[in-house]
Amino acid sequence: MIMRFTPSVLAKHRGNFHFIKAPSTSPSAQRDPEVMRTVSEMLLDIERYGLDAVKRYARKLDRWDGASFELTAEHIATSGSRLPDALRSAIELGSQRTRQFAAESRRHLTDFEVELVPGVIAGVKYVPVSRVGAYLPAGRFPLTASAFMTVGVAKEADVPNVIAATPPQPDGAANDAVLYAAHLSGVDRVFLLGGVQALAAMAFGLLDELPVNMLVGAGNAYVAEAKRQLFGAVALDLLAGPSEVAVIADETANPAIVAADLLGQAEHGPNSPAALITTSQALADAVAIAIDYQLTGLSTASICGPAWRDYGSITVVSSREVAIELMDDLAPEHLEIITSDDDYYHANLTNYGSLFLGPWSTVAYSDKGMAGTNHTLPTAGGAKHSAGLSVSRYLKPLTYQKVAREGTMALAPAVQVISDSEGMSAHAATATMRMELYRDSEHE
Ligand code: HSO
Ligand code: ZN
Repeated sequence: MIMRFTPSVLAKHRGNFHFIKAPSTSPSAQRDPEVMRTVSEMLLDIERYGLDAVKRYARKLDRWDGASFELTAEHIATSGSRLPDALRSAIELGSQRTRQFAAESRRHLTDFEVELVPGVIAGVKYVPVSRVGAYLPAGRFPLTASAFMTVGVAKEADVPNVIAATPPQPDGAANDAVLYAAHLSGVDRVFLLGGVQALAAMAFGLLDELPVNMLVGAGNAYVAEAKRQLFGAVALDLLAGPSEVAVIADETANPAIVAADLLGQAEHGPNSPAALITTSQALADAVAIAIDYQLTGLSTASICGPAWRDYGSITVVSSREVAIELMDDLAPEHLEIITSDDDYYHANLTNYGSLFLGPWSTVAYSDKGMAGTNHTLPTAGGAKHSAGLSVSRYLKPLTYQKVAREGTMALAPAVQVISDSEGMSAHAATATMRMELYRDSEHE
């Protein structure tokens, strides 16, 4: 699935918008059946043959040839010393910022209880998931900050056990920047293992003593499909598709900045969508020109160019209200607002993974962990129903109730009536027996 406008929403606003550059026509809404089949065969194979199957896939797909998948604590702890100083410091900063924001978010989730009627108390207690498996990609783009977002945030939620899997690079070793980010984020164990086999091994408990309860982290289409098929056995953060960006800008925006930010995420892959919605025809034209110009100077133009050509869009709208309705329909993963009216948009928009307000807030600040917020966000319209990863995803808001003797008559009679109407006599008895006990004790 790819971020796109819903035809009926466009129809509703006909006459109030026009495309300067239209998005590519109807990309497939279906998952790739070939990917689905391959992943399901691998999962069945690994479930059946365990670690032997995992090793077989690791040798074949990742050219792994080690004795154990696990990296030593020493190798992980010394990863920082193998990095250039500036990179090491930047990773330290990102890890610290992300954990700081997660810790603050955690403080805002407080256990509570309420006395609904005298003698009837209901409450919530936040308890962390106990075992998390984080997938840390290290393909063409290693996404160093992924570990902050998955491992670091889990640790701020007090998840006791966080293991991570990361694929070997072409030289056979793990990516040291990824390892250092995981180390600073508090990872407990790291395994040199990639793709579907890594997710299956964590979910089936083939690496650690026990299976993980939750799988998190980004990856390619196979990784996302493996997570989808393992869902139920484990919880997930979310199913991420190609990264996407959208901008709402008006005539006050700098076209070069808007163009740079659209191309900034188009770099993720040739199917990464980027959308501009603007109330200004002049800005729309200037951004279109700036994008073509900037593409000539980018080392990743071979990715950004096709992404923009096939999935880029510029839409001119007649009002702020139409901008908001169209943007809420796209529900982009990242949304930048660069207007003279940013507060209005902030107050009224409802569908986005993460919002970047004003010309100084750019997506990459969050992507690399510097803005504190999580970069694991819903794509392909998922922001209509879900938010991104945060400490709350790792915490189960467990409910409890404590009914005292004097609360009995506030609950039991109605429970009896409903249970009787359903024909559930055993349920009814649990209430009626208590009513009798209550009445007996009244007479003592
Ligand atoms: N934009 C990606 C995260 C990322 N980009 C990390 C670069 N580095 C998903 O939000
Ligand atoms: Zn990005």
